[in-house]
Amino acid sequence: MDTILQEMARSVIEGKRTRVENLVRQALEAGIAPETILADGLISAMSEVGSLFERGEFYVPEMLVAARAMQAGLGVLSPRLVEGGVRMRGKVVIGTVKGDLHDIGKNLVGMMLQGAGFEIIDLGTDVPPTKFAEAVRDTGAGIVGMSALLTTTMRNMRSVVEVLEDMGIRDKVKVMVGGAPLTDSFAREIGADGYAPDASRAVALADKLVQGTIGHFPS
Ligand code: B1M
Repeated sequence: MDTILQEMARSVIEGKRTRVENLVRQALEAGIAPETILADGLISAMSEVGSLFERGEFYVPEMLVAARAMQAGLGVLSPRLVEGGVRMRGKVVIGTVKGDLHDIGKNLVGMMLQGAGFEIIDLGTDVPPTKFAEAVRDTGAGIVGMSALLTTTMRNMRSVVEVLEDMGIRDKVKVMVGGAPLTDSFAREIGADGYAPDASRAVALADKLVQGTIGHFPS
């Protein structure tokens, strides 16, 4: 089992898309849990890619090729991650904030929420604050979820909260945030209702936010 996952992680780092897809299929056939494949075969590889980039051993093109290989693997894995979700628990508007093009984590969160029965309205990447707010207003979504991977873009989340306030709809929607550089205290500071460090905890948080429509953070 370790060998398949280790080889999968290595293939993601080397950007071998087809190899990654085949290894995900093999791992599923071998009975390895989809969550284990995700954590130990795919996500762990992206952490290593980040370290290689920090050490100057990888540049943007290598990072991009690895991201594509990870996404190819996710494509094979996603039906198994989302299966079972039939209950409709409400709408979630989701996107990566302005200036930020990272979307793997956001896509994963969207996929897991969909699997848990939420309807997802995905605005994509580099989403301006007004677009988030207008989507909330136009769809009547109960939750808006924002993702940011850069320390320089995470602060754009505050602008979304401000635009929701300006439009008079802040009290109609719960705001949840996530992304590698974020923390619980940052989420509180910008006036969000909750922060989740990973996709499965994002589902748990969304559940809490819709149940009784109470905020995650005590006011
Ligand atoms: Co970029 N990048 N990148 N990158 N990249 C990071 C983020 C970085 C940490 C790498 C590093 O230096 N170690 C660094 C940021 C440093 C910082 O801000 N302090 C960085 C940089 C610097 C950059 C550029 C500026 C590089 C350059 O051009 N010089 C540039 C910026 C472009 C831009 O956005 N404007 C850039 C570009 C890119 C690529 C395009 C090449 C590519 C992205 C491709 C894509 O997404 N389609 C890329 C990649 C792949 C990475 C790393 C290697 C991997 C990110 C990833 O996909 N992780 C990343 C290093 C790292 O994170 N270790 C890095 C896997 C993913 C599953 O995890 O996104 O954290 P994550 O999502 C998790 C949780 O955070 C959480 O759940 C997810 C699943 O568990 N979560 C949420 C995420 N969103 C959530 C929302 C929620 C709840 C939970 O509620 C709504």
